[in-house]
Amino acid sequence: MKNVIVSVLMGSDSDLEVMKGAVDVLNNFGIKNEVLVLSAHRTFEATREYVMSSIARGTKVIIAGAGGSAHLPGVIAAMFPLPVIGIPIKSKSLEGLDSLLSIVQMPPGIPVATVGINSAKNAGLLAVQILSTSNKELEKKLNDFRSKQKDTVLEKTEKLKTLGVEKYLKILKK
Ligand code: RP5
Repeated sequence: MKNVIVSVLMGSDSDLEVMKGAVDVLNNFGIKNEVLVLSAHRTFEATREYVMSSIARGTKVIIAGAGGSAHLPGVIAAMFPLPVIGIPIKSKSLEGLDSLLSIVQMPPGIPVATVGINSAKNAGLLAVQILSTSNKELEKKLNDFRSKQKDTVLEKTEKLKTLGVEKYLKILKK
């Protein structure tokens, strides 16, 4: 696919359900993206080839999710000079703390912008924010998104005031 602006990579298809959160954000903002399963360990050559081709094709941001010994975002950042956003995937044995520390503790000189465990939505939004720095239309969409988000929260507080805690919780649980 040509003109991919953001690539979304993950170490395994078992990460896909979480990673969909980032893809949904990119699609909602109309950002051309490509989604692939590529591992730093199991397919290291294909990962390298893909990143090299992304540089040649002008991809602006790579979002990478991985769990456990989560080296994928860091390995990508070693090759890709533009922003890499890392998503630590919640692992079975250590609840994703292993993933988080593997991704966030990069050596000085090769950063990975790391979001919270399973925080794919924030990774997508961070990519939108990065792209917005040079795209007024996208910046406007981002402001609209934030404005809607604010309204939703304020509506909730009004509803809570009207209904009270007990009734509000009952409705929430339905
Ligand atoms: C990592 O190992 C993947 O990112 C995934 O989160 C984890 C487990 O992979 P599978 O065994 O489910 O393929 O490389």
